[in-house]
Amino acid sequence: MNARSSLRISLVFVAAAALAACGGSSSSALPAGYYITISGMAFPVATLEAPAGATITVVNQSAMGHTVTQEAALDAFTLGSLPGTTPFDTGLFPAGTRTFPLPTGLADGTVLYYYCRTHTSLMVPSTGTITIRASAQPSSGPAGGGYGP
Ligand SMILES: [Cu+2]
Repeated sequence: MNARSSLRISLVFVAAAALAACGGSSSSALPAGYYITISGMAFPVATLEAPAGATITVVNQSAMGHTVTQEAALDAFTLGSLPGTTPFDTGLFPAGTRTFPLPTGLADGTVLYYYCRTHTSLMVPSTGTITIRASAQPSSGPAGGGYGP
């Protein structure tokens, strides 16, 4: 086997491995980042750590419209934010992704709450948290690997 055909075989193998890694019915590969996933009526992983100023990507894997909206306090189900910051709110959206930036300048350990404006206490859990952590590392992708009904 010459070097060229060996290289070609290697590339085919890498491509196949990359496809296999996507898995399941996922059709969209999303990059590493800070993810909140919505699946059905649930936030499957409702605790997230991210640095201040990070971009959060919300992946709605259900066909149902949901929001990720900053909440004034745990299970308050009202829009609210920390003093001097603007509350985040994706707005209502069906299957797909939305992004929003976290405020900058927040101290490590600061906890931000979020909820779904449409379903409030019906979501499981009803409130999720984002904890500010300067050392937090992005995950390789959203829980479940992609989005779609
Ligand atoms: Cu909802």
